[in-house]
Amino acid sequence: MLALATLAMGAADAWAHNEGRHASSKKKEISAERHAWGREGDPAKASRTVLVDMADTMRFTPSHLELKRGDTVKFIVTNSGRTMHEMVIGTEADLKRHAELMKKFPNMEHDAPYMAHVSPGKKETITWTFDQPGTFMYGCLVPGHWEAGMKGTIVVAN
Ligand SMILES: [Cu+2]
Repeated sequence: MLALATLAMGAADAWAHNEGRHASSKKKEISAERHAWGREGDPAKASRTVLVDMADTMRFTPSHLELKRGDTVKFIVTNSGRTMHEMVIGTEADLKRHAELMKKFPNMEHDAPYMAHVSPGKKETITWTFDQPGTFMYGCLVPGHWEAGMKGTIVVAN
């Protein structure tokens, strides 16, 4: 009985590993979900690349972006600090609400195409199409970072 269970677990484990490899080699699908601040963009159709740095000084560099409606931006987000940081794009109201939630539930897992969680010394990318004019923000929602000023603004001209 025990041997059987072990065997079954072993098989399940191997299967999970195969699945993982398969999933990572597959091209990621682009989400069709629309938001007030745009939608996920196709990296192959990016009209500009923006390098964003996140530092332990709780600052994004740059902290302000001027875009045009329809721009597809590939953000290459680097964490040059020694602690976890993330870049989350949204409306100011959404980010504030999300920052509050992160303070209450620090271990809350969150992931979406408009965010990048970046470990110290690493870089991640976000490709986003800004198809709505307006003023939006990006922020780090690691508990306390938004409040410390880790935020930036994006103005999308019509
Ligand atoms: Cu941060």
